Amino acid sequence: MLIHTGPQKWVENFPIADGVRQSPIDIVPGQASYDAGLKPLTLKYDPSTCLDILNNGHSVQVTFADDTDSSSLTDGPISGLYRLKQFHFHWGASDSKGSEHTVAGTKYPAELHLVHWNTKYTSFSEAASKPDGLAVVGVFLKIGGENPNLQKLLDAFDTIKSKGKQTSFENFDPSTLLPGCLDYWTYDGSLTTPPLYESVTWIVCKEPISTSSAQMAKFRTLLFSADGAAQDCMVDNYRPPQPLKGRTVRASFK
Ligand code: SG4
Ligand code: ZN
Repeated sequence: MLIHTGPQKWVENFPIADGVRQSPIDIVPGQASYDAGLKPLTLKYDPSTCLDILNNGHSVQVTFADDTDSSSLTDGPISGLYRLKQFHFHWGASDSKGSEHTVAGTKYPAELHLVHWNTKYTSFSEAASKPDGLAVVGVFLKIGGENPNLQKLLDAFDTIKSKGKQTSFENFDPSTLLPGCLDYWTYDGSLTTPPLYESVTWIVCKEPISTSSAQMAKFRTLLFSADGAAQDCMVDNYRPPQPLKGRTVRASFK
């Protein structure tokens, strides 16, 4: 039996898919409004909170210990302190597509998401459904020089090729994956996969980080499928842009 679980079918089980603050969106720089009141982002990441790397059948995800404030996001568009829970990627079957957000229609080959939860709640799971529960920092990957900061991650992919595989991934510093300039766009949105909760303050960095075509090919060696099932390459694990529905996108820069 074929299972139809693509983005077009999500609305059948998750009616919020047609909601008023869905993500991702196409960011049109000329239509974003500069907000002088937006603070620079403060990202403090402690590599010792990095735990493991997992193929969850949708993406590759690196998980962090979030029982203390050691790895956190403050300032920017948010109030209070948000703890880093995990980061993951979305990518395409080829270098011409793969990002979730687009910039004036331009698709990047991949997009990194650093997922943080608001410590006014007691846990990630409690925060995940609240309007101010999550803050996700998005970073585009663009084709350029090989990125040495991605290598340790890519080398782990051989061990977690199929769905459900996990291995320890200690002392990785996620700040090595951030662009040099932290100028950003921000808007109120949602998780980009079911349950599509409208709980995310999106913070999308203007400056991409680089990756090579060979490094992108390594992402495509991962599988959606579990061991024993027909091999199904993990590619195109992105949701396309959703209607803006009157929202404003603010820019931290002119
Ligand atoms: C990916 O599928 C992650 O692996 C999920 O992480 C994540 O779900 C999902 O994307 C949606 O997150 O930043 N793209 S997104 O909106 O973080 C959550 C897990 O399944 C809830 C843990
Ligand atoms: Zn994501």
